[in-house]
Amino acid sequence: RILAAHGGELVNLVVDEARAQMLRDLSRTLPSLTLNARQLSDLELLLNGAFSPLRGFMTNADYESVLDRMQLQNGLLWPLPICLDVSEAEARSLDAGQSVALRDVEGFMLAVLHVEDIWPIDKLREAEIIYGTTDTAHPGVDALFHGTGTHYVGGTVEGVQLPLHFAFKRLRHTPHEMRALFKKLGWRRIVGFQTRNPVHRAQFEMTLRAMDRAKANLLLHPVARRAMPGDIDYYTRIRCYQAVSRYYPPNMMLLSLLPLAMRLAGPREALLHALIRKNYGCTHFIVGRDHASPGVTPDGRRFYDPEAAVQTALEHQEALGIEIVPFEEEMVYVYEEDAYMPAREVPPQSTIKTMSLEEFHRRLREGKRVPEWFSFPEVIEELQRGYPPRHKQGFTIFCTGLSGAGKSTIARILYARLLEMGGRPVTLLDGDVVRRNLSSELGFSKEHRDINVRRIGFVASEITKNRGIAICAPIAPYAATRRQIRSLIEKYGGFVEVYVATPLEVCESRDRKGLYAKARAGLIKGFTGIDDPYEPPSAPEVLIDTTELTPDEAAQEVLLYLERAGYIK
Ligand code: PPS
Repeated sequence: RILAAHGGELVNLVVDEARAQMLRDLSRTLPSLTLNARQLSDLELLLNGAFSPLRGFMTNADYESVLDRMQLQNGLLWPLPICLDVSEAEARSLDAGQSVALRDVEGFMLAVLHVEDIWPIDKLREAEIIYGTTDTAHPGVDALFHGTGTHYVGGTVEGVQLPLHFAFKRLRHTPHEMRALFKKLGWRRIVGFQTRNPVHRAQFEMTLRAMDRAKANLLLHPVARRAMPGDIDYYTRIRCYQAVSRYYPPNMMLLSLLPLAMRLAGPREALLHALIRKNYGCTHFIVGRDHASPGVTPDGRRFYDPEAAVQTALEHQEALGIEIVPFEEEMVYVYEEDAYMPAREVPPQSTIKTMSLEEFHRRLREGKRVPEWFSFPEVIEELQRGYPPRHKQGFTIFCTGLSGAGKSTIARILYARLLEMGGRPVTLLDGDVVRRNLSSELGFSKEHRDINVRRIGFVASEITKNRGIAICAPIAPYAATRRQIRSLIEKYGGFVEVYVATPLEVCESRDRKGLYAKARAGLIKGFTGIDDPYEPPSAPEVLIDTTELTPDEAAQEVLLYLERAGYIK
């Protein structure tokens, strides 16, 4: 007996080939919307039936009903909006009754949306109700406020083609395929486990206990996307799951990837996770402590009571139509037993060991030892390969300051010294070199400077990602642009801002290229420091005033910082 899908019928919105061809022909005359990664994930789960019974992006009536009552209009439990957001301009160009081609970034048509309604998003209200907060420290709220358009477009969807995936293809299943697989294996009781983190020993033992309690096989069903900044990238994570798979008893677990864009909406999202697993054919679903929550902010705040998700899931068990396996207690390592157990089962006087994921990630980053009781050797090794300690990570040295401040000289010395040390490839992206090779068509307007500096940032981020060292030395006069580059690069490695703070008078008195004289004479317009602004960095990693220092001493300051911060050994 395999469980019915939510609402009765397992939906498949991908049409047959004849209809697909018709839609492709039709699409030549249709307007298009290009979906971002989050929207593509939602579309995929709509098309493949994981969001059954939904047959498209929610209309306003369903959206309001989900917000107010946590139900679709037909009374079925549904916890979160599944909506397609568009920009103001796109909203203005669309009308109810019209059809729109939904495309991926490469322009490939995946589906046609038959628009039923368009309405402006009340973001404050949605944040309050769905996330219980309007604080943008919550990544879901941040995505709503800063990464979501101004309007929603509702309507049914006809799928032409599921979004393409090129990695881990063998680990991807639609709900139809998953159910067929369960049937083939003769599995009738299946407990689903949702996760966005690697499975370490605590989670492994928890899933084993859940299997035992539910008398069920396990569907290890991790999210195949990064849910929030700071999460382990998913390629690394999936190699970890593959390693852990071998520790389960033979033929009792399946690993499959779920392309879900998590909202991290805590209890409400736990309900959605359960519904999705029901649609995939699970009979049971594990809800744990602080399920689907962003956890604790760096300043120690939580958005959800850690037990709320379990309570909410249990309260709605009947309407969910899947059995919840609650796991509110923490699994701890008991030294004497060399085993994990729920905290309340621990014999008195035992030595307990726990380590938070944050602490584990910190040790990983710093290249410190990770105790073997925490995880499996293969998992630790995989994570260490993906997250090397700082002295093996890539980083960018970003020198900024006025023309003639000494950026290029310092950059050249650093380049030579780092090459001399060896170990990592080093690239020098000096202002002049960049303007000759990457930005030869650009001038010095605000717009052009921003394009120039962003190009440098992009190249530096690629170098950093591939564990090299990028040394940049543009003026980069605008703080906002530098901030953008920092956040881009910090995803992959270190960003070391070096403010070469030589005062204007000194730069001007040196006037090595004679440009200040020309600027003063009005022969060059918009010269930084003369008639164009320079916004000094407020918290650079290194501040250097070359008035008092030789270039060698200045470079030494940077090298000392790199040493202190662990980037070089
Ligand atoms: S920016 O603002 O970051 O895009 O500038 P950058 O690419 O570093 O280029 C700065 C060099 O171009 C020369 N130059 C000017 N600088 C500032 N303002 C104006 N209007 C200008 N016109 C030409 C100048 O020589 C800068 O070189 P550096 O190496 O900084 O002295």
